[in-house]
Amino acid sequence: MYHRLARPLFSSSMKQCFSLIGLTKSWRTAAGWTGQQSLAESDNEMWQLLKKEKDRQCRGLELIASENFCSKAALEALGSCLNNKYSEGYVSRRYYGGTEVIDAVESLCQQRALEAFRLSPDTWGVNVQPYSGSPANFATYTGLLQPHDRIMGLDLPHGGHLTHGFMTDTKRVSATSIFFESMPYRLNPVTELIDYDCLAENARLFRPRLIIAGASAYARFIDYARMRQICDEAKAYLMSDMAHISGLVAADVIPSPFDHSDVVTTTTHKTLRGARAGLIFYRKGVRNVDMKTGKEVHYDLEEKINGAVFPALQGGPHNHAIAAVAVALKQAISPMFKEYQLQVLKNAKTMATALTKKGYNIVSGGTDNHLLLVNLRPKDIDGARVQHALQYVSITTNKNTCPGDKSAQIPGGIRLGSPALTSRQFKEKDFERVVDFIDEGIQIAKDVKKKTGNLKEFQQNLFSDPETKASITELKARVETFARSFPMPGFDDH
Ligand code: DSN
Repeated sequence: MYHRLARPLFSSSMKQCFSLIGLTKSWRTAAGWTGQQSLAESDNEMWQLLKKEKDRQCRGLELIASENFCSKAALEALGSCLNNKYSEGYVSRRYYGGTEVIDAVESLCQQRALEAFRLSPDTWGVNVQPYSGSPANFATYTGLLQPHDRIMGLDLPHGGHLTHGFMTDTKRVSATSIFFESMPYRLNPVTELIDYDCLAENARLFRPRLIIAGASAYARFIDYARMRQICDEAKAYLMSDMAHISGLVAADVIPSPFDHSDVVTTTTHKTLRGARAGLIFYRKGVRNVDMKTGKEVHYDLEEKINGAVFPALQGGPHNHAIAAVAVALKQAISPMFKEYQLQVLKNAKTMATALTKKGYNIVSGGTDNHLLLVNLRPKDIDGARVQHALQYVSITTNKNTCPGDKSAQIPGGIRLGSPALTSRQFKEKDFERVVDFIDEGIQIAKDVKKKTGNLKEFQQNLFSDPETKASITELKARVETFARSFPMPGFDDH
């Protein structure tokens, strides 16, 4: 747009005139042509918003299990000139010129992704171009399945993810249930663990082409060997979505999905602590040996996955994000990262234990990973009210369905995760303080619930009732003083 308007206005003869009268520089600066102004100089309104968000992150207790604080190094790569380059295609098969650096960036990211998960390039490949986790999952289905092929994933209200085929009685909510036929599996209502027996039985009847192992709100290890067995019986692919736990897998502190899966997808910004993007790992080499002929059958996933990402679903790769992921993967290979992930596990367990001591009900009785799900129904309160009340005292959580919940708007629980605050160097004793603060916030929510009717009235009371406001202000001040005392990764000023 700029060029079309500017060219006729800025012909070479006019340029000479401007130069003669000393206007070229000021004209260019006035038009923002050099692009050298900082954000603060160029767009103060946006700069103030960024500073405000940074302040919110620093003064608050960030407990959303899928969030983390990315390093300054990775954020620098994300905000770099790599943003400017188109490079549709793959290394040595690009549709644009000038991609020699991009080729190196993408190859480095692939190499580090395999190294981070201890994978041999002979048996695994990785596509680093997905824009995030949902596109990575959809690309996997697109590559491996035909429209209306059958998939089975953990039901969303039982801890699964939208992209694992979520639908309700009346609506096919996720595109993964619009374009593919979905049948969920669920938790055992007594143990609150994945009901593998029921999954096996239903898989025998439903005959899925692909089963998904992975979750958004499941605090226990997944039995990948059992999932593999079920897939083998159904002749289905096993796709593991390790988005939540990929940092823990990279650090080798929890069981890895790679031993049993055909495809593994992940986001890169949760426990992995990178920039926001997605990865798809796919098997290469021998898949099995044909019993009749004795011949080796090879995987053919590389072409299918790569073709699904580009050109089937995506356009130009986000090269700045790929570079930032590569930076984070380098960090994930370091011994420091293992220490971080061990601390993530300790901190999540500390939260579960401290909450249990205070009489809270933890779904499945505890946690093996970075998150826990607190069922608030026995405390006569729900996740929506608690999320709102905690937000007012600068504690960020998300409401979450617990097994048996009917409403996603007012579900019974909240999900808590330790990765973000562990990146701010919180240790076990700090998480005990965090639980004390959460408990105080929940008490405020319970008091307000007694005084109000529906959720709207509850929310209004939080910022209008003088007694509630006083309790919130007092608790918020203590939370913020505590939170601010911890370091914050990333840029200092935004
Ligand atoms: N939104 C992510 C989560 O919170 O689990 C998943 O996409």
